[in-house]
Amino acid sequence: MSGPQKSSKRFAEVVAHPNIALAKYWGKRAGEGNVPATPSLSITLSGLSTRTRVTFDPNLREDKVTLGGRVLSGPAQRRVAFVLDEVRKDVVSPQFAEVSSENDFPTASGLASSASGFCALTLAAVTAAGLSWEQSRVADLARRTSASSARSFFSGFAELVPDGATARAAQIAPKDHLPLGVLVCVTTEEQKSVSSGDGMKRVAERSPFYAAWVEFAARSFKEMRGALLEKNTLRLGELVEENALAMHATGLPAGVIYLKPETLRVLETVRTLRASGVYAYATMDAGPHVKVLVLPDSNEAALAALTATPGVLRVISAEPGDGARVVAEGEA
Ligand code: 2P0
Repeated sequence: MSGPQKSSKRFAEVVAHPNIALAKYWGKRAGEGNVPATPSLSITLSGLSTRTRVTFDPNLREDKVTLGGRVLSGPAQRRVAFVLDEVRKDVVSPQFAEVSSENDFPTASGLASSASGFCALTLAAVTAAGLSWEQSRVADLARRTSASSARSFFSGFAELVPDGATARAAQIAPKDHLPLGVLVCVTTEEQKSVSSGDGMKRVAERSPFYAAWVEFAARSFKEMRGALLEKNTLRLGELVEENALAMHATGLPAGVIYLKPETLRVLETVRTLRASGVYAYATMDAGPHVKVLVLPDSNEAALAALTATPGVLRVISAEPGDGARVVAEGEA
């Protein structure tokens, strides 16, 4: 046991970025523990941020959690409380916490807000509690709450690989490994109707393609990891788009359909760009937005074409960015 003995308020503030999966985590291993069924590979993005502050306060009688100024309740609040409770288990005089979190991009719409959110929350809670956990332990607690959040601890390119009853997250390559850009085409400000967790469960139970997806995902990850390390950007792009389409195709017969007409229009733009020799490969997560991989010499043409695509509300330019970091801590 370790942790603060004082009765004063202690806080920590963390900035974390979403990550987008190039090889997708989609499906969980049977049993407890939130272990992914598939290995995943991601880019942690600059350009989109979550800022989360956790203050442990001896005067509080319950946890108070706000996201974008709105008080959380129900399952969302319970997921946050799970993280706080796990941290409190390691503290001599546990206290309730005030948690406030802000995203500068749409929440819960397939832009990986839960990844940056639970990454920032976990690091802020552990830091505010004065605990000196190894990064791997902090990332593992985040992973148990929202698996993709374990990848946002790392800058550049990261992986999350199932390993028995757990999964380990690690950096694969630094952020300057490849000059990739990511054009995030925002197609809605609305929240998705089926959460990732519910979507995965439904697909695993009902899709006739699920077993084939899990088997494909392992192969795809391995080849993609190799292409990334070899800096084979062409093969990387092909594998990334194939992986995303395979994930979405697996959901269709189970009725888990995140793609919207706007999504398909953006995909069409991406294919047209490629046909004219412009490097552009698309990926979509549990929402209708499309993230397009570009290179420095394709960025301008791709940005213009994507911005002009009907249904695209705006395009955010991102690139491989930094891992989560504590930006302030101390006595409140
Ligand atoms: C990913 N997604 O690898 C995949 C691709 C969405 C599509 O990880 O249930 O919010 O909290 O562990 O991490 C979204 O799932 O799911 C996700 P939980 P999470 O990025």
